[in-house]
Amino acid sequence: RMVHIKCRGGTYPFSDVKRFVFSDDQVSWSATMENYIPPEYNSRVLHNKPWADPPIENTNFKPKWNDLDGNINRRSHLGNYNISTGRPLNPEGRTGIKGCGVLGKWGPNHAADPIVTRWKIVDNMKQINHSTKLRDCGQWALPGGMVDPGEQVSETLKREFLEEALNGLEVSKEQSTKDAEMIKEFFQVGTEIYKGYVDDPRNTDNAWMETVAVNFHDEDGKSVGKFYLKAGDDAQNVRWTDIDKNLDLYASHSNFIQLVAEKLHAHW
Ligand code: RP5
Repeated sequence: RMVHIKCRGGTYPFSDVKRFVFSDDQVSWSATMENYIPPEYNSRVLHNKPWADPPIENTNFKPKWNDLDGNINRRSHLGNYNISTGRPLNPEGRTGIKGCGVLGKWGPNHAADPIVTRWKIVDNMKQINHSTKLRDCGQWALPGGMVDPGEQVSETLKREFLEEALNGLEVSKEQSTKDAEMIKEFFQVGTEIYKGYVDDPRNTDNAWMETVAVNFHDEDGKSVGKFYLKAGDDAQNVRWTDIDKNLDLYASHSNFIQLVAEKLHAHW
């Protein structure tokens, strides 16, 4: 069973709140820890945002935990999570911080990560190249994002890649219609690599990231693999990244890439 690491210790992202520190064997909720007194953090950024849940103590807030709540998916890929004193509990255990932090939803926050790959032959060795985006924390990550309420995950995967990676693509109108067709077709066939909890630095005891990571592979490099990636105005934000076992990506993304490398029998 995985022990989360990136959401423990140090300072919580975009804040100066220090996480309560404890050892690996104290992560599980089943390990008793009488002196566990984590600080609470609810970012003001979430205040009155339409995509964010209200404060948990708000009496009008009646979430359906472990269920589809209107079009908000409050179910976890890991099965039912526990509720303690009215709050969902992180299924992977303690994180050293209470509240929902900077995450929009109490409980699971659902994302989707497209892993778009193409070949790169180096010294006769087949290596893969995959798309990445630079996050605000300065780390490279898969160009994934949140599943919108009511949205199909298959739609999120394509949308996020288009938004994050192909955003700045300059093409003629005729060309872009052709490309749109090609992209649509390309995203129809993917292989699910991972579905579940993400060791995301934003996780708390009461809110956490979950994802579905899907590999879309351009075998001959003639589809999406032919694109020169650039985002918006800043060409530095998106790029093709060579895989390597030393690659240190955001959250659990390096693990996903390793699974893709194994699946494609690529050099790792
Ligand atoms: C990670 O956060 C997921 O794996 C996904 O890549 C990402 C989604 O968050 P945003 O990019 O929308 O902030 O846990």
